[in-house]
Amino acid sequence: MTPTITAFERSPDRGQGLARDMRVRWALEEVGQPYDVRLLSFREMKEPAHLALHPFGQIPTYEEGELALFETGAIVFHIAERHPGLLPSDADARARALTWMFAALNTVEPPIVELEQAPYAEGDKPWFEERQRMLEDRVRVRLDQLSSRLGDSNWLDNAFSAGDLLMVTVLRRLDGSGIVEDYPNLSAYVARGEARPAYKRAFAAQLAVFTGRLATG
Ligand code: GTB
Repeated sequence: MTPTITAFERSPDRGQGLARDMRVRWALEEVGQPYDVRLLSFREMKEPAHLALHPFGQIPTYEEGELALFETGAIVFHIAERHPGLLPSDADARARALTWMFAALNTVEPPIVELEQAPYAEGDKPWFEERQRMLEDRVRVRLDQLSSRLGDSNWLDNAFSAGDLLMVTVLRRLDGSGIVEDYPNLSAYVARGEARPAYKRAFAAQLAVFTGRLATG
């Protein structure tokens, strides 16, 4: 059964892979699962039909027959459990990959999102600049730690997994800040993720929502 995901009709980033449907698209592409996309306006996301799927009125959602899911971590985990390619078969390695999925979403993503959103939420406050420096320091603490752990490995725990998929999308949210560039191994790690054919297909599909053209080749 072909799953259907939801995505922004008009993403503020104009389809640069930053909205969270990118993670789900990438996971589906990695496992070779075709999918349909239902595009939603901001108004439609808050209407009862969508709230029945997503209690917080957000994208993405994932529908597959009777099953309806929200939260990208849960969706990517579901895809990874149902198809080979995103989680190792060895039980311990699988548990470690799951640990990296949680680390990406619970430990690394929150300070990054806070830093990214502060200018919109608090940019007019007199203490904004001072707080922004503090938020950036918090992000750098996490990246220092992540960079140390990654070292010169290609991926976080041997083979590429759903943990790397989520971590790369989380780090990509710092695009334009110049922060990841201060960590050459993390920069290379993100570039390795972006170079994967499945990533490129997912990115092209998300961008095509804006350009109206799906690049081929
Ligand atoms: N924890 C949830 C998950 O992981 O699924 C978070 C889902 C979420 O934040 N969805 C956002 C949303 O629907 C879109 S991804 N926001 C609308 C709302 O809450 O009303 C966040 C996002 C949006 C846009 C950009 N961008 O354009 O750069 C980047 C990230």
